[in-house]
Amino acid sequence: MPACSYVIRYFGLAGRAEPSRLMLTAAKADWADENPDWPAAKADQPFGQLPVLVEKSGSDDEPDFVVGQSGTIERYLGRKLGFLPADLKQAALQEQFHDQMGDMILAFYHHAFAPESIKEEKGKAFDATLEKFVQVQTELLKSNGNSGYLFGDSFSYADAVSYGYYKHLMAETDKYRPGIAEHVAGKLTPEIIKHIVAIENDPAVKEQTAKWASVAAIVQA
Ligand SMILES: N[C@@H](CCC(=O)N[C@@H](CS)C(=O)NCC(=O)O)C(=O)O
Repeated sequence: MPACSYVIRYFGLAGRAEPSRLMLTAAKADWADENPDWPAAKADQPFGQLPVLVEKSGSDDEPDFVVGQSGTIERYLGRKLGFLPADLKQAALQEQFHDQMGDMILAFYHHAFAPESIKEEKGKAFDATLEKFVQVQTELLKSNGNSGYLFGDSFSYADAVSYGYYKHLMAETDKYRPGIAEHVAGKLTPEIIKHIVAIENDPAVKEQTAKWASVAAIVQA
C-alpha cells in the first residue's frame, strides 16, 4: 500500500491550521495546502468550516478519511506522526496547549470585536488570560532546561500548537487591533522568546515557519 498523503484545506494564513502543517512538515509527510473557493465550498465541509484534513492512502487519489475541527486534526496527526506521547497523562499535559491557547485567542476576539462600552473590560480579561498563560509556559520552559522546547529535547505537539497560535495572534490579528503584536510581545518572558525563536529556526519545520510572517522577528524587535 502506498504511504498516506494529506491535504490541509484552509485559508491562506497560519490561523487554526498551522500546528497541523508544522507536524506534517516535521514528519516529512507527503502533504499539500488546498485553499477552496469560499463560501462556495462551505457546504462540502464536515461542519461547514475550515480547517479540514483530507487523507488519501489508496492509489486512486480518492480521499479515504476526511475530518474537521482543528484540535481533532492536530491530535490525530500528533499521535499518528509521533509528536504526542503514547502515555495518556503525558499526552494530556501537551494537549492542554490547544485548548488554553484557543481560549486565549477567543478572549482576544471577544476584546477586539467588543462594543466600545465593554472593550476595555474585555481587554483586561484578554490580558489576564495571556499573563496567566505566560506564567505557566515560562515555568514549564524553565523546568525543561530552557532549551526552547516545551517537552523533552525536540519538537513536539505542544511546540507546534504554541508556535502556530502565537503566530496567528501576533502576525495575523493586527487588522482587528492595531499594535496587538507589540502588546503581546511586551508581556512575553525571555524563556518564551527563546522558545519562539528556537521553533521558528528548527530545521525540522523551517520550510513551513518561513512561510507567512516571522514571529521571531516580532518578538526580537
Ligand atoms: N472549532 C473550529 C472553528 C473553525 C473556524 O472557526 N473556522 C473559521 C476559520 S478559522 C471558518 O471556517 N470560517 C469561515 C466560515 O465559518 O464560513 C476549529 O477549531 O476548527
